[in-house]
Amino acid sequence: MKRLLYTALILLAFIANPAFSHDVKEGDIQIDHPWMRMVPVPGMNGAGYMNLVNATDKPDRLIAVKGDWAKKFEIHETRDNNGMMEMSPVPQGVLLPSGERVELQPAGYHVMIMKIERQIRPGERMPVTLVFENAGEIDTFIVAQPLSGDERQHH
Ligand SMILES: [Cu+2]
Repeated sequence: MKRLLYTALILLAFIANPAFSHDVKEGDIQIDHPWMRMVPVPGMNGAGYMNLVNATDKPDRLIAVKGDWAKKFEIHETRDNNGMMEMSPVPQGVLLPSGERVELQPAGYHVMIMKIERQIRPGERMPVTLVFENAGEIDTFIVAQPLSGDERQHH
């Protein structure tokens, strides 16, 4: 009986440890449809988008993004400044109010992917780690979406 209790306590410690959050508590912050526009050439910058749902009972914050296939990942915001779309880093991260869904989307918040270091194939799942203030680190994939014909022409 004592041994059983001991095992239960160890399990509890695992669940409470933020380092294991991406394994155990993934349902608490839901990451929906992470994608990026295809970047055809290594060395270019990309932008990642996704929907985040905070299903926990307290506010959280996306504070960083990590990955090993670009020089740097930053959280950016695009804003309309008198008709000029400008983007800037948001060092404080993206606030995720409890029970709410926050969208990272074109012309809004995005993950700025600086200097992609290798060739990416259309449809490829690019591994990233999202770092949350409370939930800790959650591993996910950003899916590289093929360019539409229109976008190819305009660039
Ligand atoms: Cu940006």
